Amino acid sequence: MNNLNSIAKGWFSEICDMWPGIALSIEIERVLFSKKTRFQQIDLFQTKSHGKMLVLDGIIQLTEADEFAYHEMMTHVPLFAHPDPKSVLVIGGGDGGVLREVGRHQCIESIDFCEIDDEIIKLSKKFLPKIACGFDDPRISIHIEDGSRFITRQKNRYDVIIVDSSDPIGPGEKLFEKPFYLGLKNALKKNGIIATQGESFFIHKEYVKNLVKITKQLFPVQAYSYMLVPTYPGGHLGICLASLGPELKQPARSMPENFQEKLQYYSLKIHRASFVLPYFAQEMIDGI
Ligand code: SPM
Repeated sequence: MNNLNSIAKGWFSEICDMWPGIALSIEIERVLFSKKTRFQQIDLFQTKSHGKMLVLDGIIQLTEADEFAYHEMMTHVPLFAHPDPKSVLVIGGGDGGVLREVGRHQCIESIDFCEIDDEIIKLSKKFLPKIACGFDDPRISIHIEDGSRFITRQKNRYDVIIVDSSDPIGPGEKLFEKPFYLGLKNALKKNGIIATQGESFFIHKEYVKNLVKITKQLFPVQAYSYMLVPTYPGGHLGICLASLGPELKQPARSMPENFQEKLQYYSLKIHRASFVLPYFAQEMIDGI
């Protein structure tokens, strides 16, 4: 675990330089898994109120209680904004949550999945089966590699790319930089869409501004959406979206039959609503 983070009297506190002065604390029952890999410290806890909780380098990545909000929005906003997605790339998200959601789209023919740390995949298959339930989908090809390197070899291949990264400290750092975004753009087919983890407009203004600046410079269409996630700092997380053509704020297709009932957070209505930002956040983004 990250030195700054602590477990005291049965509580895990998420303390990080990226959000100084605040910490989310969750009461834990026991440690299920703890390992330092080549890339990061992985911890999995059984919490009292939120099911299992995955923590990387001391930062909460997901809890079983609210992971659906993040995974559904990161996935279905870009996939429903595309009129006919057939080829998808997912970078990061070794827990499999985004893959589970991508797999719900029967129109998709191939899914490339690139994760830097295969220990997260192994752990998730063992301890988080409801999240890591999509790995056996025959449409998936798994690549264990740094996403910032993998992307440099991909040209004109994908309709949608989803980047489910951790924060821009540690192994995720390069995934917030302009060369990576240029790689994403080059990897897209005509009319392609990207969606990346967009941080918080309340507590990470400089990171958000930087992502918006990069995507506005590189792509003809750019937009910022967000979802509510109680166990991320600030209780929400943004999605930075960009496309080579399609409008992003409106779904481009209707929902297949029986699709909605499998979801808990995403709907076509929340798709549109998620782009309506608080006034200060919209002003900040428009000013870039
Ligand atoms: N598949 C789950 C991986 C989660 N990826 C995003 C994690 C972000 C954690 N920190 C949020 C900090 C708030 N800006």
